[in-house]
Amino acid sequence: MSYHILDERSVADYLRALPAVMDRFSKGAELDAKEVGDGNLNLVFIVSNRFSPAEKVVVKQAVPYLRIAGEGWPLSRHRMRFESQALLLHNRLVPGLAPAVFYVDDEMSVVVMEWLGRHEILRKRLIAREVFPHLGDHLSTFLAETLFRTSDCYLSAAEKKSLQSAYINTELCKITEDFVFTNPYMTSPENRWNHEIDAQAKDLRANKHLKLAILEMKELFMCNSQALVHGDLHTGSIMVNQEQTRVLDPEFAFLGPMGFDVGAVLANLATSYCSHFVHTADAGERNAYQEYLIRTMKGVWEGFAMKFEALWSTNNTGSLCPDPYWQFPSGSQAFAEFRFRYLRAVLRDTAGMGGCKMMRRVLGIAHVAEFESIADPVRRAQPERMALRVGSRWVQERESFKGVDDLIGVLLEETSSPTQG
Ligand code: SR1
Ligand code: MG
Repeated sequence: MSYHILDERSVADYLRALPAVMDRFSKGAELDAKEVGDGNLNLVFIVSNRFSPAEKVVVKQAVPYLRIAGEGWPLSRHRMRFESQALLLHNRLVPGLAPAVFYVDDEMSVVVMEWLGRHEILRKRLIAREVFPHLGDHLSTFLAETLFRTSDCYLSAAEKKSLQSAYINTELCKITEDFVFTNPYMTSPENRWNHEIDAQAKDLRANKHLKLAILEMKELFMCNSQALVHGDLHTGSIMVNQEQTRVLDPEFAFLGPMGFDVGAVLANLATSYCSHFVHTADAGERNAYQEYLIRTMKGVWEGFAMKFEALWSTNNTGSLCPDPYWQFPSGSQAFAEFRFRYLRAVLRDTAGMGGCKMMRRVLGIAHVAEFESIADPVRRAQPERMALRVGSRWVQERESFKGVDDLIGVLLEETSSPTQG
C-alpha cells in the first residue's frame, strides 16, 4: 500500500486487511481507533474491538515532518524502519522488556504493537511518587544485554559493521547533535526557557569550560560507534507497572556510545529528583521518595556494570580482544583490568552524556513534564537551576568519577540548599 497518513477512521480500514493483526482480535471484531500520540515525532493510535474493548493494539506511524515543530519542518519517514528493526532486535535480546511487535509495514512507515494497557509512562508515575521495585533491575538488564550484545566485545567485526550499516540514522542523529549538544547552549530560535533563569542561561552559554566539555561529548556521540544504542532512553520512553517494564520508541537507534543510553536513564531520574523539591511539599515524603530515586540510580548503574562484566567475562566472542590475545601468564588479570577500564570509561561517558541531557531539557526545544507541570515560573526555576548545576558538573567533572556515588554526590550537593541561585 502506498504511503498515506492514517487518521482515526482510516486506521481501522488499514488494519482490517492485515491478517497478522486481525488474529489479535476475536472473530467479527469492529475496530475503533483513537489517536493518543503525545510525543514529539509520530502518530500513535490505540485500536480496540468495540465488542471486546480489552482487545487492543497500538499503531504507530511516522509522518514526513517533525510533529513537535509542525509540517514546516520536514523529516523523512525512514525513522520508522530504525524503530521497527530495533524493536524486533530488543524483543530477541531482552524478551519482555520491549513491546511485542505484531506487524511492520515499511511502505506505510507503520509498526503495530502490543497495547500496554496495564503499563503507564514512567515519567508520569515518578511525578506521582510511585515506587517500582524492579525498575533498576529491569533497566540494568536492558542496558547490559542490548549494549553488550551489539558491541565489539560480543560481535565479530563483520557482524558489527553489518549492524552499523543497518542503522545509519542520519536525520535523527542530527536532531540529537543539534538539540542535545549544540543549540541549547547558543542563540537558536527554537530554544525556550523560563525567563526566571535568564541569568543562569546566559552564564551557562558563556561558560568556556562547559562549552568545551559539551563539544567533547558531541564529538563522542558523532564518532564512537560502540554499540547499538536506543538513542532516546528518557523516562517518557519507558512504560511500567509493579511487575513489568517495557522500553519503547527506539527510533533514534544507531551505533553510538553506550554512555548515551545509561546517561539518559540517570539524567531523567535526577531531573525527577530535582522536581520533587516543588512537587512534594511534605519533607518526610519527599526525602523518602528522593531516596528511592537515588537507590534506583545506583541500581541502574551498578546492575548494568555487574551484568555487563558477567556477560563479557563469559562470552568474549567479539573481535575486540579474542581469548588468544590474553594467553600469557598474567593474561586473565590483564583482561579483567581491561574490562574494568572499559566500564570506567562508560561511567565517564554516562556522566557527560547525562549532564548534557539534563541541561537541554531546561534550555532547548524539548522540555520534561516533571518541570513543565509546575505552572508558577518562580517555583519551576528552583529545580531547573538545580538541573543546570548538576548537568554542568557531570559534564565537566566526568573524568574524575570513579563510581555512580560520585554522580549522586554532585546531585546531593547541588540540591542541598534548595534556594541556591
Ligand atoms: C525535536 S525532537 C525533540 C526531542 O524529542 C525526542 O524525544 C528526542 O529526545 C528529541 O531530542
Ligand atoms: Mg520518542
